[in-house]
Amino acid sequence: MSDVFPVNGMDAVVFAVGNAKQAAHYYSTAFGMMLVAYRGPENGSPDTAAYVLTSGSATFEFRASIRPGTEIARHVAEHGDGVIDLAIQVPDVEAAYAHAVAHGAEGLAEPYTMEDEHGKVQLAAIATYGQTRHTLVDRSNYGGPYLPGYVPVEPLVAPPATKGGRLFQAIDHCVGNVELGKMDEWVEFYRNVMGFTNMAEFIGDDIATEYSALMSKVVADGTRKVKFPLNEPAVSRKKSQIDEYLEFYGGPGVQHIALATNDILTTVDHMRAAGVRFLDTPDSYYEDPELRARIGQVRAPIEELKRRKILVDRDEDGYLLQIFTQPVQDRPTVFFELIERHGSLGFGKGNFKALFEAIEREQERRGNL
Ligand code: TYF
Ligand code: FE
Repeated sequence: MSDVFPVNGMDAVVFAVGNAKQAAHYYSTAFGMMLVAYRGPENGSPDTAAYVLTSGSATFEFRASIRPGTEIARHVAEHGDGVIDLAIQVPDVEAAYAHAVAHGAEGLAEPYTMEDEHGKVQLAAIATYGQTRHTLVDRSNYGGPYLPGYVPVEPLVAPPATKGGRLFQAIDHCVGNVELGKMDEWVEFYRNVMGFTNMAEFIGDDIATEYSALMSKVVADGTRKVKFPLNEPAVSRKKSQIDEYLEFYGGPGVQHIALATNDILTTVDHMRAAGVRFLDTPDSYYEDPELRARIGQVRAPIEELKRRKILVDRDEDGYLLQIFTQPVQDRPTVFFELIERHGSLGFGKGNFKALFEAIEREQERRGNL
């Protein structure tokens, strides 16, 4: 089967924030990321400041408005800090864009080229859920730190004292929250526009009504380098965590970004020490004999996981370790997941109950349940 929409992986995740200078500091100190590039009024961007940070293959760009009335200012006023772009690397931007718009995507930017002394980058952009976009990027002919127009800058702080000098090495998956009844439409969108297929993992009616108050399906490209779970609220007794997000974000948008680490224990320790708060997991989770039997032997003693509130799940392919941060801004919207995979291609299905109960305790604390 020929791939109708080949992708090479995630490119940058672009955030619109109120204060990009402080975001660059937070993601440097707390997430161990390296500041690599900058664009602002000093170098040709009179209205916005942008800081680009990397950790392995993961790239985050933080953009802020330095004047009122800009698109970034409007986005932040409406949604708070949030993700405006899940950029995707493609081998052929023209072909990808043509395929996307021919199959129902709204074009936001026709293919164009950016160029400087480091080479050229091909780009185009299409709309996805809410105010979010997918920029399609081919940077195979570019040697600069990020994109033409950005200047290289020195890291803000020394790298974390870990093996690779970082806390995570890649983006594992990016999750979107959409409105009630819209999940299947967005699954269809990714199927038609990008040729993505459904992965086995999903939260259907049965689980939704019992305890999760959400439904979820995962779409991915054929190589599973780009994985996009999609959530919609489920009708239930309590207010869905997805409704809480939609209310505070002001519509659909990116809910969480999962970061792949090969040493989740060290990563959690570093981030906690730097002030990042994680969801709590009750001790009973680790003492549940059913869970202990199901997960079997994992690479760290259960006591070490329990101490850090790290969750474990196992399926036919292997196991994974995962943990979720609290929302990283004042609105109860965007959060992060850390995930360490050992064979499992799943998303922690066995943890959904414990995870959603933890999220509901937070919702209750916020008065939004
Ligand atoms: O990405 C996932 O599917 C898992 C589980 O609101 C999950 O991380 C699903 C929905 C949600 C929080 C986590
Ligand atoms: Fe996830």
